[in-house]
Amino acid sequence: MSILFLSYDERAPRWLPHLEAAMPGREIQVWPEVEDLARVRYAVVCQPPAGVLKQCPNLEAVFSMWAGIDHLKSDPERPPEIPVVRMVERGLSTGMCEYVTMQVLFHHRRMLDYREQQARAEWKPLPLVPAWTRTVGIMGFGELGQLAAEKLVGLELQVAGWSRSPKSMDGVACYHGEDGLDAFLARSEILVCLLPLTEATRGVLNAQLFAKLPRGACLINAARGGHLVEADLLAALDSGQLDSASLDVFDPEPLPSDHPFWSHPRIVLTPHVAAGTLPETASQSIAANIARHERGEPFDAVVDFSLGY
Ligand code: NDP
Ligand code: OXD
Repeated sequence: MSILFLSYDERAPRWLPHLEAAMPGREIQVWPEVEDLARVRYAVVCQPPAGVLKQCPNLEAVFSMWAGIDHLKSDPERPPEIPVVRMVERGLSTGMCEYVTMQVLFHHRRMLDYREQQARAEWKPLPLVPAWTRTVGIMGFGELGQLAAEKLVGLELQVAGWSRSPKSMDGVACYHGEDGLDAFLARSEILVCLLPLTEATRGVLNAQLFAKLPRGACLINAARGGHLVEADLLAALDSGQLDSASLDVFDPEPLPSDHPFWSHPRIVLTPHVAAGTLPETASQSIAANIARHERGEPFDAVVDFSLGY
């Protein structure tokens, strides 16, 4: 029984040596040069082409190469009864922790203001705000949100998390659900979005939400472009309700070259690089999950399609 690697060609050479090392002896078929789809038991996919998965009669699980599963929409014929496993792996987690920590500190230490002052050759120290008085809110307090929170707590920032279901973590104020949202927002001077993109979260970063943040708050969106209502962000920056934003994700990607975000003085922009799945550590994570399944244990990180993540 084999593994199907189902993505566009350029990814395969980066992944194959690591999948082979993590699962020695297991056959790996690389789409489109597949020998026999009936031998496929597991598929490792990114933006899978439409109609291939449904031709695998012995498929037991689909492993998403990404944490987000919105890319699976490329295959509307994906067999709905086959479990999908989200990507949870060390490379992705450490990358996101780095990005969130870097952007939070960037705004906490007012680097955008210093960059503007530098452009004017202006020497002007701004007041220092102690970390333990700076409030950071993480929307989406799951795998990545919780790991990022640990790093921020280590820097003595005042961290809160917001999730769908109740959570608890030492040193973090945890809020959940619609009922917990307003109180969470009211104490978030720096708001980090790490939500999955679902029907419930699309467009969540909008004027109504921005109005509930402390005036002059900063937004960091490392989740998906579909979370953000772009016109509302521009209006909130213009009015001063938001001070600045760091954006890593857009809808569509790449961001069109004439988009106003590119030249906005209060926006820091990166091209969806906050974190990336590392084939080496991701292959180990997939191998461990397959081993768990073959011992008769449930897969880790299975997507609940009734929730959309
Ligand atoms: P998880 O599934 O582990 O965590 C998602 C969190 O969001 C959970 O805490 C969940 O609540 C919460 N959540 C979901 N829906 C709602 C809702 N309606 N209201 C309140 N909270 C909600 O995902 P990950 O942490 O692994 O990844 C998060 C997202 O980050 C990915 O979906 C992806 O889009 C993005 N990402 C971006 C990358 C980049 O490079 N920019 C890289 C990797 C990921 P609960 O805990 O109760 O389930
Ligand atoms: C992911 C991403 O979802 O890289 O893994 O955006």
